[in-house]
Amino acid sequence: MALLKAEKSNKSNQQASHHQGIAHHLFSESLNSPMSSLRAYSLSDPPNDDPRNFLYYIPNFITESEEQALMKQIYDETGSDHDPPPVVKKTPAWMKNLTTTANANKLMSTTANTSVKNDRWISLSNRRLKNLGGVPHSNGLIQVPLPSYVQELKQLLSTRQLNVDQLLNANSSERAEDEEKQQQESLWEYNQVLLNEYSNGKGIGFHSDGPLYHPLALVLSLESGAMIHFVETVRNDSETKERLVHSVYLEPRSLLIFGGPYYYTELKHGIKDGMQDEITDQCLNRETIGKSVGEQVERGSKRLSLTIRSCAQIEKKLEERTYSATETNEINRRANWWYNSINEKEQ
Ligand SMILES: O=C(O)CCC(=O)C(=O)O
Repeated sequence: MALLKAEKSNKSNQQASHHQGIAHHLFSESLNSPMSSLRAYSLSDPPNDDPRNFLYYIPNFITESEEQALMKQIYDETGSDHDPPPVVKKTPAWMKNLTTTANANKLMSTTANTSVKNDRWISLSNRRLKNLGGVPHSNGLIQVPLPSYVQELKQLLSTRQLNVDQLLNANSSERAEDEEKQQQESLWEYNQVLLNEYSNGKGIGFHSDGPLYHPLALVLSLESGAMIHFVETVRNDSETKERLVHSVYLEPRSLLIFGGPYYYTELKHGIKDGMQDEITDQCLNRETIGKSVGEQVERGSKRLSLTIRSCAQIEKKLEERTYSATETNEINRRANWWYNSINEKEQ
């Protein structure tokens, strides 16, 4: 009897650890399903014959159950709407006592008035967002820990060979020398993620992601779809206009990848407001999504996207360390700068 009990408990322990080891990975289904060569997902030949330019669309990058589990984690995270953080003018007394990473992180998420709430939703005029991993800044990114669901997503990207350096060098004949590459390794990680939540057909104005990042962006769409447009700016004597170059319909669970001097720097991208998107002959992936020119695609009431990028310059390495009051103040100052600059762009 005792033996039977011991055997039973052994078995359930094994089952539990099996469960923890495999089933607990958010993307275990996708991790086990290999993807065909990235080339198969390319939407256009490299513009200007420059192999550094690429635009990929991967439908069903994650499964439906993974999408549900991911959304649950996103919404289970601490955090609710909050007012914009006020500009911190001087280090408040309560901040001076912060000494550890844990405290610095607490600072980022606390509800006190003077704090910067990096892991909290920030409401802009047309969307809510979370700035994960730290604030991109010209002096470098001061890293803060990425949530576990982003770490797991990074693992999936890596398993599918979609690492930063693989994408940026994939078509390049001049691969960095090993030694140099190793030095760069830490700078070539995905370290910054913007989580956007759009409601009732709202979009995002045309913009480019700028020089603070390596010239590469990955967009994972969740819950509902929307059309992203790439435009070029045409200037003549009297006016400056935006001319549509390409559109890509982003289905839920799909991954869009774009990069290089053309797609990342020269063109701007954005999503128009509206509850419907019309498929035009400029929509490059209409066959992949099974739609024809002239069809209207309804948007759902809510769409989430994770824009995954790599800040080119990191000021502080992520480790258990001490943040001085001055550094803490600086983290806050940058978060406020970021908040104010992004908010102005929205107006
Ligand atoms: O939500 C999207 O699909 C686009 C997001 C975007 O353009 C950005 O985060 O820069």
